[in-house]
Amino acid sequence: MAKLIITAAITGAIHVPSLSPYLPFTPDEIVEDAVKANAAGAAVVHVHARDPKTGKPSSDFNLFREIVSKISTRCDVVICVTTGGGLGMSMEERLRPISVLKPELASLNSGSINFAIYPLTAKIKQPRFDWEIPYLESTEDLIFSNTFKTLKYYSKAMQEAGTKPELEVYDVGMINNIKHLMDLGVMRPPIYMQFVLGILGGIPATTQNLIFLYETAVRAIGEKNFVWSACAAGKAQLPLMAVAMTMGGNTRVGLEDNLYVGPGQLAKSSADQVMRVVNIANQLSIEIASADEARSMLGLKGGSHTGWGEAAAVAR
Ligand code: KMH
Ligand code: ZN
Repeated sequence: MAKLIITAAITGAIHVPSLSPYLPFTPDEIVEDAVKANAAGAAVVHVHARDPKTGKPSSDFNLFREIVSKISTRCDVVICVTTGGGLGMSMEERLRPISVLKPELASLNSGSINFAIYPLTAKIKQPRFDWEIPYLESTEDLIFSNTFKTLKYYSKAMQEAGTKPELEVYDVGMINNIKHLMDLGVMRPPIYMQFVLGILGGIPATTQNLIFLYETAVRAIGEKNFVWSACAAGKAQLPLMAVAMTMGGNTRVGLEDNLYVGPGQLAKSSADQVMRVVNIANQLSIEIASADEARSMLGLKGGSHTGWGEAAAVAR
């Protein structure tokens, strides 16, 4: 059995600070949690940037640069930079960090959905920051837009930057979008897909749906032409990761997807969830991939070829 790549999605753009005091949002907090997640067993960290004063998702290029370069001076983890950005950001804003930073890996969202996180407002009694409730509420009427034109544009920009796309699949039809782009030669095998289950507006997080996504991908794209991972929003996170690794897939956890580590127990950092996944993998005799093993499994260019990598390697 292939080794297991664990990704930790450190902060994301879904949860707001009022939902957990442990959600990292300053660059230093994000860096600290990324380093901890790597030490716990994550070969990849997926990063977003947030305004250090308010925790609001940000497209500020300087914040991204600070986060990735500080992580890389402390450890050799693979860094996957978001192009999902924050809800409501423009196509250009979301893509900006890629062309200059040239990361090894970046998310590429493979279709449009009504990315609905407004039910989270019910969990907030007293918001910590003014932006939180309007941000969440706006998603009742928000299309997270990823049209074919956008996908082609992002794919080209990533190719030019030597960045491997991690294709986020929120629903089964998006596999068909990817197949269409492969047929056009816009995306080349082997591709890397992240099945994202449990977002309202996308496919629910059930075992049957994970199997459905995987089998659809095998039929549409061919088993040899893709590597896959899965993540699940909310309390389905850990049970579904156990299913994914049993199926031979890779797993993503982290506070972007779920703020808890057990029933009613907030995770103090993404590393808490990584440790749970490592424990399950140990019980199943599944070995954990190191960052370098993940690089070779995913065909990545190596950390020193990123826009910030050489300087970071010297500092490390
Ligand atoms: N910002 C969310 C709408 C990604 O990182 O590419 C989706 C997201 C995915 O976070
Ligand atoms: Zn993300």
